[in-house]
Amino acid sequence: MRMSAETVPVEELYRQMCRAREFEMALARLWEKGLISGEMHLGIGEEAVAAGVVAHLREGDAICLDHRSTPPLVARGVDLEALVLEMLGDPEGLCCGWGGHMHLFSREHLACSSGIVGSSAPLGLGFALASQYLETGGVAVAFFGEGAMNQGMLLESLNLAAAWRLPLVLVCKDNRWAITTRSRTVTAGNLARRARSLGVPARRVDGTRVDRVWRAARWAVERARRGRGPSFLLAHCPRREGHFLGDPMLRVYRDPLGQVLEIAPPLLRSLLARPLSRLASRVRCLGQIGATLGALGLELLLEADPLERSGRLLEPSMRARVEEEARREVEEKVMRAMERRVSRA
Ligand SMILES: Cc1ncc(C[n+]2csc(CCOP(=O)(O)OP(=O)(O)O)c2C)c(N)n1
Ligand SMILES: [Mg+2]
Repeated sequence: MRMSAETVPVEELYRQMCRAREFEMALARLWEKGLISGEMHLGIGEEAVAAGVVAHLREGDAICLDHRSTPPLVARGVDLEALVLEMLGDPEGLCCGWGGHMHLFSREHLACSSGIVGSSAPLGLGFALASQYLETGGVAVAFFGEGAMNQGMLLESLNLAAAWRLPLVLVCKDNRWAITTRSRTVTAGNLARRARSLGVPARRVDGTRVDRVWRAARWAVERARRGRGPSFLLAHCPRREGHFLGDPMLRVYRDPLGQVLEIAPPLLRSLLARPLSRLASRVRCLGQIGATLGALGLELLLEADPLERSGRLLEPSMRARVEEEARREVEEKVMRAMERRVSRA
């Protein structure tokens, strides 16, 4: 069923999703050329969560982000040229080139990100406390992965936000993985119930459908604005580019032959060498590696692309126009940023 434009601003939401996807694909190309140094974590797969939540924010609201910060920053309206230049380590970047892709701050947008897993929650808590204390009417949103739910500081933040009825929305992007660990193997119970047990109302949402995220986020942000305290959204979404660009687990599927040739010899050596562990436990470890790779392969096969799922909410011609506009905008901004860099060199 198509949503009516009055109910959910589907076109605008999809535009933000496309802008984020195009932008991150451009970043991936720069990274592959060696122009961005270090690890690069993308939020490809998280676009619907970012667009659906950020759409409810006003001036004076804060967003606190994790290592996949690009989609929410793009949706919040942070200047794309400043973002590209930041990733390139350029002095004209958003943080003068000191932050890279993980440690960013925009005073204008009250937006910050950190690579310390779980830290977006206490940061959001601080913004929410300031907003309550200063009576600004602002809300704060913290985005983090399900892996961060096992961090003490995040649970402490949930607790304090509930105890002090702070205007904080906690958005957990559940992609089921924390680097190479399947989260369910290290996480007890149910995350929505875990939030509720600390007095924070929680909703689950399909994080590949931007209309559903938008509705759930409206509930959460309105609650916060009315002074009714924090809430927790558990959004399920895929991790389409692995943990980081060039993820070796993903390469097994994208370049099977090359990877088998690279990985098999050291694995075999570790199996046959005479280390301190018993052969049975070495075989068990290899089995675990195989099972982890199998689970990843299955997910890659079955997982939906949020752009596909949410794009279907639009008429095909409108969808094509939005995609083309986003592609052109990003291309121009990235080109302009590169020109600025070259012209100074
Ligand atoms: C406090 C802390 N511990 C460990 C790490 C290393 N680390 C970086 S990303 C990551 C996985 C995080 O998983 P999740 O929160 O689910 O986010 P995802 O990468 O799946 O989006 C870990 C453990 C870190 N950056 N910070
Ligand atoms: Mg995760």
